[in-house]
Amino acid sequence: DTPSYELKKFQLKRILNNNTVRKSIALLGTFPDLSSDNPAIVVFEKNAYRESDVATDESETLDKEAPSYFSKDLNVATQFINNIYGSYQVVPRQELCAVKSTVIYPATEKHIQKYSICQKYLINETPDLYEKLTLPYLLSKADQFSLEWVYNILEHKQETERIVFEDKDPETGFVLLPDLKWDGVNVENLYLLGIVHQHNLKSLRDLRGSHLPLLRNLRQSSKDAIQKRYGLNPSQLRMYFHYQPSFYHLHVHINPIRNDAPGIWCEKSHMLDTVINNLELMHDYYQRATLPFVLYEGNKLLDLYEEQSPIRSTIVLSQDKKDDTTPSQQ
Ligand code: M7G
Repeated sequence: DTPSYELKKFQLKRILNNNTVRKSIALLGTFPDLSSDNPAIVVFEKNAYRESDVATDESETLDKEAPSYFSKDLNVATQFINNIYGSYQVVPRQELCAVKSTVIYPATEKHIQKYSICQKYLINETPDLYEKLTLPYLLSKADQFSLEWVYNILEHKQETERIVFEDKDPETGFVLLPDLKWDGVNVENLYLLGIVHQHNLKSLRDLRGSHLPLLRNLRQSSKDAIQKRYGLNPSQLRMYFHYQPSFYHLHVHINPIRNDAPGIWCEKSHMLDTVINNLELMHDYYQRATLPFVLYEGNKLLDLYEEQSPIRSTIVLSQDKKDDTTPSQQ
């Protein structure tokens, strides 16, 4: 597939987010060459170090073919040397400077929101609030991300050659493949997605005891496939669901526990093992549980929850009360 745009011709309008820890930057702009001025999002992320890239092979050092930092191509600029301490800016050979890039084009308002820094609030979603507010909101297609990419994967229309494992059973089957966030190269930061074949499961909330065979299969078959393909010990993998997810077709996130993968925040993640255990103990656990989740400024659902009880204004109100007795500072 060739995209309609040329990445080189991207024109920046605004920086949405610049994460200095992750070394990633999210940009909003356009491709002026195209007739429409639809917004585009470009995300650049510096790749993690591959252990093989720092290898030094004594017999062939300095001119072997495989790219290594320690080769004659390493450009070294000294910043300072102080006693036993040296500080340098080094530019390794070209192949080692690749930057992982993700483009979303055309991007919707919701994508722009998702990639922007903004205020976040934690909501406690009771089953009643789920039925009354969340469910109608997530069923309103206009406010949701399209699931087209998920169906393309399940129907073998896109990313087919990337599939690591597939179980085609319509009830208990799933597709295992690399997540968009993974560079696909570095096993140290492996990130796979297990997408279930069943179409009627939106999220964790829909899970019942009857889905245990699906969840157990997802857990075991993924572990087996990952061990076979990547040589990773099943006890070193974390498998979890996001609540709320961005995409309402049930999928599990899988990455190695020693790596701080993007999106492992505790307020959003539910370990597959815990989910299975909860359902074993209580078949309707997720129909009865209050589930916390995070809402972003700009999301309509935040306004709907705010109508039920104050969210944005709670801190300000208690501050106002205190200020009643003291003269204003401003
Ligand atoms: P989520 O929990 O619904 O949302 O996970 P999150 O993005 O807030 O975590 C969806 C997962 O699907 C994310 O980890 C995405 O990186 C991944 N993903 C999204 N898209 C659009 C694609 C895609 O087109 N292909 C693949 N392979 N993964 C994707």
